[in-house]
Amino acid sequence: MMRLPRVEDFDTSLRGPETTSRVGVWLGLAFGICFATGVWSHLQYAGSSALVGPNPVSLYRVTQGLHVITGLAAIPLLLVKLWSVYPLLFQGLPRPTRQGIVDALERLSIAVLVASAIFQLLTGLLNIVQWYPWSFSFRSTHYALAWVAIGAVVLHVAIKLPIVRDALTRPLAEPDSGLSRRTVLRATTGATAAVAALTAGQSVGWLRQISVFAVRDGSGPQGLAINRTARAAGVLDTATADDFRLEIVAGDSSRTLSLVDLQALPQRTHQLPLACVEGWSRSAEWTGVAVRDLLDLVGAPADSTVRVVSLQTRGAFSQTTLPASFSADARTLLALRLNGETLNLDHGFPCRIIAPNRPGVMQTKWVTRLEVLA
Ligand SMILES: Nc1nc2c(c(=O)[nH]1)N[C@H]1C(S)=C(S)[C@@H](COP(=O)(O)O)O[C@H]1N2
Ligand SMILES: [Mo]
Repeated sequence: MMRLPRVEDFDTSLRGPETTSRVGVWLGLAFGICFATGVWSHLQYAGSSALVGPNPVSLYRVTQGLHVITGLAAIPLLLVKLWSVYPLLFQGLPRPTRQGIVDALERLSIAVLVASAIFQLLTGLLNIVQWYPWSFSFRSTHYALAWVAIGAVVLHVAIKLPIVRDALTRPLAEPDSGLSRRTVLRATTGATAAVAALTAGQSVGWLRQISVFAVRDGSGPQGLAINRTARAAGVLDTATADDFRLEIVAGDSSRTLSLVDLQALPQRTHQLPLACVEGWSRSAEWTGVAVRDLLDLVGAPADSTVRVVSLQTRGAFSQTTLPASFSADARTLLALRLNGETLNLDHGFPCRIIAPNRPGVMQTKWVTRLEVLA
């Protein structure tokens, strides 16, 4: 007769609190870093916070690189942790006693934890590969569920703390023969380190050669990856048209500049990173006109909040807002050149925004209008 397995049916020589606690510590660390850097990314996207400014130049590059590395590293850790505890699923239903109710509540909190953790890792992973098999907003859902997940993690740690403390101080209790818990832990560490190292190459230059997990290794025309091409953005004709103009508007005052006009303005060159939310980043040399110099042309103060409008008409990021602290920074450019060459069409020709410490998606390409908002 077939029957459901019971907890006692599973081999516990490799599992147990000794294994689970050790993997759990690493997983908790990865989740913690992933959560903190994720909340930070959310703040940077909102842009309005007093905390968010153009300095340090590479802050978003580091925080978002860490977010994606720790998120991916959490996948093998979570898999091993689930493997180590899944026999408990066959524990049988809690009894209708006081203790039974507490047990049921705890199991419910674990269900929330597991579901939200899997949801976060899966949606994050799919966002990196830019596959959206859903209709909800990735950003707001991923953000909301992050609080659910971290809340469940904190609760889980609090409940399990006595068991964890006990298990970590106990030796691993190895079997005499066969696979050992130490082997399981070593394999887990190895897999996690490998995922982290193979991903880090997206952001860390010297790791780029081994970066097989990187969705984009950062290479592309002019030494920089491309996220959306001019063709995909539907700007092939408008971006290359002879009558391309940049409009700068501040209240009643406005200026219209051709590409030749822009080239005739004082040019500045800065080394600034492009750091995508997907985790890849790369530093490059950008040359162009400082946004504050353009604001000066229409009599607007350097610390103006500026709406940046792209030739691209569709998509959430065809218009972005440059907060005052970014406009005021002399390194914030309307770039015309990249690594010593005229900007490639896919990199935003004729001109694009490049500002220090700004999420990549806000480094608007194919800019045609700057509008002073305040
Ligand atoms: N107009 C416009 N600008 C854009 C985008 C876009 O889709 N449309 N993609 C952004 C994203 S997500 C990133 S990471 C950077 C990539 O710049 P690159 O293609 O020059 O590397 O451009 C940003 N600027
Ligand atoms: Mo991006």
